[in-house]
Amino acid sequence: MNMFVSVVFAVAIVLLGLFFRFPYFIQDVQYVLAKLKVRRCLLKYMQTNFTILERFLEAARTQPDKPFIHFKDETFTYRDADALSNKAARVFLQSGLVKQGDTVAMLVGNEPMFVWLWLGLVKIGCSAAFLNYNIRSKSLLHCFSCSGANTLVAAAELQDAVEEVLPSLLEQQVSVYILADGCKAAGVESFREKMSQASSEPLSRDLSKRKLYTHTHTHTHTHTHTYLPSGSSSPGLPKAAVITHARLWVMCWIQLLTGVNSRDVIYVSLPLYHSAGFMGVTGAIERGITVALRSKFSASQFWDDCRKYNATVIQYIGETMRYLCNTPKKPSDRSHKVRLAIGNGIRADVWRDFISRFGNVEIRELYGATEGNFALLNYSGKIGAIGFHSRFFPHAVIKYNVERGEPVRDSSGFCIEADKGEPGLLVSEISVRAPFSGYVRDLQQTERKKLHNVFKRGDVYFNTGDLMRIDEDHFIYFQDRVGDTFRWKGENVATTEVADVISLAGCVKEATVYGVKVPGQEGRAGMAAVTLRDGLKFDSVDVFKHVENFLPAYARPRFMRIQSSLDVTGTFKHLKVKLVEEGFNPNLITDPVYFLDEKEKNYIPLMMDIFNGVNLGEIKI
Ligand SMILES: *[C@@H]1O[C@H](CO)[C@@H](O)[C@H](O)[C@H]1NC(C)=O
Ligand SMILES: CC(=O)N[C@H]1CO[C@H](CO)[C@@H](O)[C@@H]1O
Repeated sequence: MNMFVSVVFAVAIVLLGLFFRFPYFIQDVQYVLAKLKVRRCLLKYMQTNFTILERFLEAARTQPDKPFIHFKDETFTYRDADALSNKAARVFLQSGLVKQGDTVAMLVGNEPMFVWLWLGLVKIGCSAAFLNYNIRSKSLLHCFSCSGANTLVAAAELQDAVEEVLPSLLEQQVSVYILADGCKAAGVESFREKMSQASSEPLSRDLSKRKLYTHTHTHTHTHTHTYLPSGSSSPGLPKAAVITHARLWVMCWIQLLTGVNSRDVIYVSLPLYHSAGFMGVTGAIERGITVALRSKFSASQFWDDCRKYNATVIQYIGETMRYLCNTPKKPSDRSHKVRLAIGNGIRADVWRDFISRFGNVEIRELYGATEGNFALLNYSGKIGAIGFHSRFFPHAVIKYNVERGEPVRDSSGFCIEADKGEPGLLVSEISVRAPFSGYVRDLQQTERKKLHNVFKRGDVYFNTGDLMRIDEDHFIYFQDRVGDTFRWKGENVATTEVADVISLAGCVKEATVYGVKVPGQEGRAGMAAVTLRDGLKFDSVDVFKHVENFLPAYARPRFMRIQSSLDVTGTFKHLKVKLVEEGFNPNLITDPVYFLDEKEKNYIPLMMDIFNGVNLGEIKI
């Protein structure tokens, strides 16, 4: 008996010791257990070829009458979704133009049809390529051809965008469908018409099954939604991330890992073509729950929708939470059933505001690139942290030289872990267990995201391109995005791609693009430093037209600085650092600076009054 007491006592002392030595020991263990569970599950699914489609069919069988999607005033049950996606699949099959293994491009906003099309394609063993519905004309064409698809399905309200590029599509013998009941344009077929005639009977399961598990499931365009006009051979272009079935499962499990249960209703207003929104729907299928889908995020409608659909889980990206906090206060602010918010990029102050205003919503901040090989998830209530630096997880934050734009290496050529609290580059080891599937048809880009010989000869790491800092307690905090991308309006802007587009404007010779801080704004506003072709003046209207034509709104540089020559002393990165520091302050810069004026459809000279207006938030940018 005595013996027993002393053993218990000793164990208690050891545990207590561990707790003080590693206060987040519990989280660490939790993390590892969750990871192991996920890995075990994934292996099992891969062995049995259990895909998200199988899970969907299972849900349609076991709970056919459960609402799957609420959209506006309509509700679709799991049974409805199964029948409608069978019809969609048949339209493709019966066209005779789409066969197993093909890719079909979708230019569709958030509406239930998006889900029926995607499910239909999976049912016949095809890949879906989700196109960003904000892109137009040559960017759209370019983006389409990069997807490798020979069929395009577009939403009814995007008919004009399709007609604009229709001649080129038809020339390339692309089959084009529009999700309208009828269709005026020659060469375009109405998908809905065909769908209403197609049978809703189940399809042969062999169609979806013959696929390899690692086969591409979906392409979603990541990091950048800006594309060069087609025909250009400039490097570094479209990066469509490959999402395999295995990767899709990992995305689905975010809901499981964040504690979403079978009674939850998730409100999805982020775009489905983007992994953030898509994850909401696929995760819901995995959980067998209801999705309240909205066509587009609206801060003023947000809580009314949550009440209408009894939403219990919401998704966010940093800015959306800020927009919600900026709406006028209402007595109903706390009357809702939302208990959980899953997302990425919330700032600590917004986090505090949100909770004090809208009540006790648990916030689960996560981090992961669509194409990355890992994700981080907050397991404990540290405000501002995006995750926990577990020792059992093959990632590291390494010292990074911002000016040179590369990791710091020691005398033997290896990288060095950053000190506690010091911002460094987040990298994660690429291995069989954490593979990196790369980008569609773009080996060069795929290679660029890899870092070799990091800690030992022959190892390979995924370069997230994000600067992070780890605190004393092993929590990871997001610091900044390095190198070639910056964030604006919740989107990632790829500077080289924007620069490539701008340098094709008539009067422009060379362009450098970077992001500048604007007071009161999240992320960075785009700015371009350009030189002009010999003997030409800055044709502001023409440049505006060019920018408007080829770049989505968030990627258009807000400021343009005209230089007589690009300073080529020092390294290129060094030049950018200097440009970023000088920003758009006319007091600091002698070069002419222009400001993008959407109303005037022009780049107008940036005078002191505009500068002050922008800084005070009086001029919207
Ligand atoms: C939301 O919940 C209320 C009360 O429980 C119920 O009457 C209503 O039908 C629910 N709405 C939806 C869309 O499920
Ligand atoms: C950092 C973070 O995401 N915080 C949340 C993490 O999870 C706890 C509960 O486990 C929440 O209370 C925090 O808000």
